[in-house]
Amino acid sequence: MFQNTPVSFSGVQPSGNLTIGNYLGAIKNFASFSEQYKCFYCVVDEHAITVRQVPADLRRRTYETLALYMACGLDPEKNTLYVQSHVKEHAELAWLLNCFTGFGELSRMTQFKDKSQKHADNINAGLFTYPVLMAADILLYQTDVVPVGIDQKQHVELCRDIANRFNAIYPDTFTIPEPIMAKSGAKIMSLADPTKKMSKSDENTNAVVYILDDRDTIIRKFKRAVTDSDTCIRYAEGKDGINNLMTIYSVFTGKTIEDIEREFEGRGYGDFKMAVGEVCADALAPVQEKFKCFMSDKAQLEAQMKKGAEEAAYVARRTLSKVQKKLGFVQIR
Ligand code: ATP
Ligand code: LTN
Repeated sequence: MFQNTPVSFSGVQPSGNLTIGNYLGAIKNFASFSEQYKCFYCVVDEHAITVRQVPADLRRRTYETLALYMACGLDPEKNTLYVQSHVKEHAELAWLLNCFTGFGELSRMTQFKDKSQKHADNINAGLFTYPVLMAADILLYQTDVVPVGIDQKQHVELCRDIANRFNAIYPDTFTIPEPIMAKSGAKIMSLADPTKKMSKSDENTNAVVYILDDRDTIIRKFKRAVTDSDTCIRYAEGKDGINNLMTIYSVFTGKTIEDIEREFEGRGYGDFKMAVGEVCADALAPVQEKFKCFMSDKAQLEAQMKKGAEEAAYVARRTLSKVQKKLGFVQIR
């Protein structure tokens, strides 16, 4: 669709304050695709309402997520940045794809199982069909690569299955996308329970470092991070807490695990935790600075949203109309 330029697509939910998991596992990597790919990065507000949201918070976070995209280096001139609900084709294609997705397939999704446990009082149909809307997001843009954290790999694989199934009946409809995960940082763990993914909706705020946390808070959270009773800084099975801190240090500094083991030889956990806190705070400071600047001009953010939605809708409309024709819907335009 873009004269042989491959397409990158990803999305982040405005469902909470973004964490260093979202940053290291996803957003930080988005910018690296801008040169070689046509990039679409979406704020997926329709996905966010699969869990109850306070409207004023959802609205504010939608602006914030767009501002964070830009603060993390996504230039709106080189990337299409937009909000999912501004492009109606997402919800419309999702309905069509629902008719090509099995109940059994959706039942096997681990995110659905986890979220149904966490929100037992609100296991709604949207939570169940969440991956179908995500497939629509991706397939509308004839996407080649989807940069995501490991937790989303299963959803991208389901998207591939749906696309292959559709293409088998109606040939040459969709490009089959590939999930791309960071070599390191694709699964940042909770600081309070390092066997669990760090998640923006975690109730324990000490378990999570937010991109917008101030320096003192970041350092305090790392100091309190759960580790083990060993004393040396080494990456090993069963040392989930230390392994997680080493991964975070490694992604922020670019140093290898071996470099880090050497650097901290003979030093204790206290020193190491302090160092992780400092590199994290140093790396986030410029992002926070830019974020403040983008957030101070709402009109400019809205203009960006509008421009992004127009660019996205142009492509989305073409794919949706192709799908409708293939299905046998009458076209009256
Ligand atoms: P929620 O807690 O509301 O489910 P989340 O923190 O999992 O949200 P999403 O908006 O669902 O965040 O995810 C945005 C992107 O960040 C996805 O690509 C996801 O894989 C990635 N991501 C989320 N958490 C982590 C993590 N702990 N480590 C690495 N990547 C992550
Ligand atoms: N489900 C994703 C967010 C998301 C997404 C997408 C990611 C919605 N649509 C399309 C990649 C591509 C999540 O992170 N929870």
